[in-house]
Amino acid sequence: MIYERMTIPSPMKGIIESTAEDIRSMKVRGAGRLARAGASALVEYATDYSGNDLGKMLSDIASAERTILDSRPTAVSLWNAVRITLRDVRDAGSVDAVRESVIRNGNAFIESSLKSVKTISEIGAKRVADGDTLLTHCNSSTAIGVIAEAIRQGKDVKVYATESRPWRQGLLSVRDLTDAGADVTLIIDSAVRTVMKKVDRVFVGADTVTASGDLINKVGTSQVALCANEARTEFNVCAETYKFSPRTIAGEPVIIEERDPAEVVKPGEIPETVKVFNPVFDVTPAKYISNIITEAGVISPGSVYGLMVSQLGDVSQIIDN
Ligand code: RUB
Repeated sequence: MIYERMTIPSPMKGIIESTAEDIRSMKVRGAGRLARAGASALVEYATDYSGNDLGKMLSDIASAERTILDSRPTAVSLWNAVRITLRDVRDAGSVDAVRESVIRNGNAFIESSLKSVKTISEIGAKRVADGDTLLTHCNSSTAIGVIAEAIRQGKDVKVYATESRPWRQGLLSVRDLTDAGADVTLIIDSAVRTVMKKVDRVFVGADTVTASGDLINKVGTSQVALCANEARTEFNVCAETYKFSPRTIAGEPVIIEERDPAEVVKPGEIPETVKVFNPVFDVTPAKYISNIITEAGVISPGSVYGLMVSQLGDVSQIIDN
């Protein structure tokens, strides 16, 4: 929703640089939306590509790929979207064949991504009972999709939404949830433990899920999970399988993005000697996760590796790259 609202590429810049800039500046945010924005930028780039030298086109596409991937480091959804969109370019033997493969694969990714979000909302809504009190953190279109679908089915639910400092994505969530007809209460992040005893189920999204089933999502998610664990509240992760990270099978650690201190304090608000640490994601260990709701069904964190391998087929290619 936000992505669709916010991507108006600057006519001054090419589609690749303007999309990367929109992702860096958070005009396009949320792991699913930025994955679709990356795929869509590559499709537009390939569509408009005017050269006729295959070698030059492949090197231009490689540099477009780098620019998109460098825009934000944490969400593997972007890496998976780019990998899927460009998967046939090396085998395509002509400029037209490269163009056609990027358009075909990129559009197929976007379509299946949107379909996955819808399927997850239908599967996840079945886990919501009439009369439930729910809690969500940050602004995940996938988690909100689940809650909206439960309401659409006539379930009466109350929802706590966290503010999600410093970007306050919770303000987007309360609007989305209000539009869906929810009874919504906004809380500051540090009030999560205070309300958790009243909460039946938590639904959050994912930027990345590792091979061992750990979740990387908006900073504060792990505290929500700890509070849920203490209160014996179900903690559900809503994640399309393109948020599963093949790179973690190959042993790569997930990079946790740190952003500008100016997002936390305004200049002059604190002494200049004070350092500001602004990590924007954190890691929730698999042991605190009750369910991962995917388009392939509800799974346990321990099943992530198996599902990833069954989808990828030959894992050695990922490990060798
Ligand atoms: C957004 C965030 C979201 C996930 C999933 O962080 O952590 O929970 O990206 O979102 P940011 P979705 O605002 O920094 O991008 O379910 O929409 O893909």
